[in-house]
Amino acid sequence: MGEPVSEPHKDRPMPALRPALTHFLALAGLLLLGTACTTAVAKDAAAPDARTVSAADHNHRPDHPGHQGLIVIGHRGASGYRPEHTLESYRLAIRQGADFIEPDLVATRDGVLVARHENEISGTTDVAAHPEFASRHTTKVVDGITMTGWFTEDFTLAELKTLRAKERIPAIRPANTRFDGMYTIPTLAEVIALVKRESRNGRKVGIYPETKHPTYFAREGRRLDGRSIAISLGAKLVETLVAEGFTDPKRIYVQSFEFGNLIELKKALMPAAGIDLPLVQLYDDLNDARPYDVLYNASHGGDMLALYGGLIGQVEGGLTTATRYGALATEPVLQWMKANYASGVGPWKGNLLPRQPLAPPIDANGDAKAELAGQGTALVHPMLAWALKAGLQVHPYTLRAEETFLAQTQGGVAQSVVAEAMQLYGLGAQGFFIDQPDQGVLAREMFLELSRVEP
Ligand SMILES: [Ca+2]
Repeated sequence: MGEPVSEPHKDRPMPALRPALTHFLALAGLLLLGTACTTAVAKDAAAPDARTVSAADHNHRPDHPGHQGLIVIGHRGASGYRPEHTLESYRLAIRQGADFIEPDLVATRDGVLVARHENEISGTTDVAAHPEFASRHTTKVVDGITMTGWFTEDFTLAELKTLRAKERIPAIRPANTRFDGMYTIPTLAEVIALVKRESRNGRKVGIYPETKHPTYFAREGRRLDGRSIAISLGAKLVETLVAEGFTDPKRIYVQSFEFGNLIELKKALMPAAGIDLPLVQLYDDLNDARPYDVLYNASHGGDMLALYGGLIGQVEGGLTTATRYGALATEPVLQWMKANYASGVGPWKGNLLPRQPLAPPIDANGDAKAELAGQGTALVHPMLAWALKAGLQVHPYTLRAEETFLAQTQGGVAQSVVAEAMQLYGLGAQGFFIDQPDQGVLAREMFLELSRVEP
């Protein structure tokens, strides 16, 4: 089974260049400026004094002086090599050299945070093969998308622990299916315990948790019996981190596609717990997607001023049901975010470096399957330069090594995922989410080695 058509966020396939690109191309003048700014900021950032300032400013980096602040984030662990979001996937990512591992967080019926990409688990577990759970099969609407299957909020942790993980995209990653049925669904607490165990000899591995569908879990979503779920993922996250004694801001980034829950973490939840962790605002597709919390709150009579404060005044047209991510990727918004709650942004790489379709596709790796179907445009979205100029970290998603996820340059050279990663570092991004962390580490080594200026 391939990727569900509706699967949002970090699974977004690299699409053909959209009609909206016509509009995007109108920014050509800005783009040139943006690229120039990127270069200038990247140079500044390499100066030791600039590093000291940014670290003190909470724009932290992990303790690897030799890496000049560049990080590798193991996306769902090492999900190119193991079924995603399992302890085995995370452990492999750490052993491959990832600085951070990335658990997506959803809640169980009894309010425990577990690592799954979605609360609907039919694609990543063997739940369908458990007759005792057949009656839990149902249809729900999550962030406006109708989903049919089994949902974590309808299972206790003990029940979820009887399931086993399986490869989500077996057609693309057939080798990973040999691990199907072997691994359990981990809790956040177990992920933290793993990270502590695997941090040895001075190395400090971090976690990069994502709150998944926070508005759904806290306000909109219903359990199988019709009751409100009413679980704050942010509050549970803070509670778990404090309980596990894992609150070092150098070892955690908290990310979300929603804006309201990150602002709430910064203004209320973290201060109440006496912690202050860097927050990363994820961006779904700038042209098409809308942040679900803004949509929900604007259409359900939410107190927008109380929820979003001064952000509203920075967005052209304010925050409404029509607000798209693109309206939140402007220079004033990025500066406001940096001043008020965010340490970084996580944009989709297809927005930063747009591609166009390559027809017919070509076979770049010689396996007789023509699966390279995209070509770079040499355009860089100005959001990258604006974010770096504002002092935000930029961590694009998602890098994947398989041919179907790659592209060739505008000049016709097929790019490996290593080349893609080096390109992002070269444009000033300080890290990226990658399914093959070993390839990300290789890219960083090569980039830094080739960037060394001899005396
Ligand atoms: Ca091929």
